[in-house]
Amino acid sequence: MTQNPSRPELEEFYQRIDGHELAPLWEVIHKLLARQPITRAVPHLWRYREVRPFLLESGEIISAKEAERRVLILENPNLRGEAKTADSLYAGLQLILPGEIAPAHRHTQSALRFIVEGEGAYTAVDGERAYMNPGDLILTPSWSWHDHGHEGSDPMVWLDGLDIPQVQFFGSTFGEGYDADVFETTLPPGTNQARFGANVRAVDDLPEKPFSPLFTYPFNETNQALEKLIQSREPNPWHGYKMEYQNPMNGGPVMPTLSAFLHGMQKKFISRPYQTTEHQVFSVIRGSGKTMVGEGKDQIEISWQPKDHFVIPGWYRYTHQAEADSTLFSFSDQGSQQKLGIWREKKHEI
Ligand code: GTQ
Repeated sequence: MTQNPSRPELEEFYQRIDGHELAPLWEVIHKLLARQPITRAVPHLWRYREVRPFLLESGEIISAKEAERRVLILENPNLRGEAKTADSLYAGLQLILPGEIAPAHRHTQSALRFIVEGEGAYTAVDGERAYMNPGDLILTPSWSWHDHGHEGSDPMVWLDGLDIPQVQFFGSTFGEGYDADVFETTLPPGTNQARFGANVRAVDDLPEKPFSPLFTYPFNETNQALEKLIQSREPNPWHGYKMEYQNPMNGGPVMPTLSAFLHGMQKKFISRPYQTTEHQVFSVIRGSGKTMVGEGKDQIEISWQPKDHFVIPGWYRYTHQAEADSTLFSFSDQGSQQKLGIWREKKHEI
């Protein structure tokens, strides 16, 4: 077990200290203080045309109410059984059918939803409903009551992004169900958007919590911002056009543990190779392209289409290649890593 089998006195020493719950750092220090970030996750693509039939099938065998949340977790191939898409991130695709309710609960984990298909469903956050359309971003910050319902006529699917592994790391995982399926509605739909989404703030509304008070970012607004950005300047060589969804109170990430982004890439755009310590999950909105992840013989090609989802774990070198004008959503743990002072990036010239 030692790194140095020629020294039996070490082995004998380890055996004696073992019973005292002691271990020698020098046998593991190189693993703990590695030269490169060690992510257990691997890059992976979930094609929507393969996942969607399973999602719809799940709708035939269990109701949203019975399931509490009817979600197929996007489990990283190298982290099976751990409900992780990357080391620090959970992602899943949630299905809700017309007339269904996913009952109210709250938990320490923060969640975001990015709408993939359908209309007519809502997420209620602390007593206010946000009706959702494809491309909308909805936030349910830590400990906010939330339930989902569907008043439309077709299946509705969204991407759930949660900080489950981060909260797990701190041993702070807990939550509770509400006494009723649905949390009482206290404010009409649109209140939150009007109050916090118009670049004005009540003078006595000071930031109380480290979450964006705005819990809905409609696609018709964010997409327009992206389109105007594309029309007004050159793309960033590493990111194309990349906008962060911000907390209007401070311009920072929407929630402490989860950052969200909208990406625009014009046809034939190829990003310069980039590395970042954050883990990223992408949802393709429109267009098509390839993302080359890794280097040399280990490089894999992620060839994406609308509604596909893929993960790029931290520190994998990657480049995006847009084959058509493309729009993507992503979420990551960037804000979390930046708060901890461990976030790094590397911008390659070629
Ligand atoms: O919709 O509240 O994918 O609590 C995992 C846990 C969704 C939700 C998930 C959750 C939810």
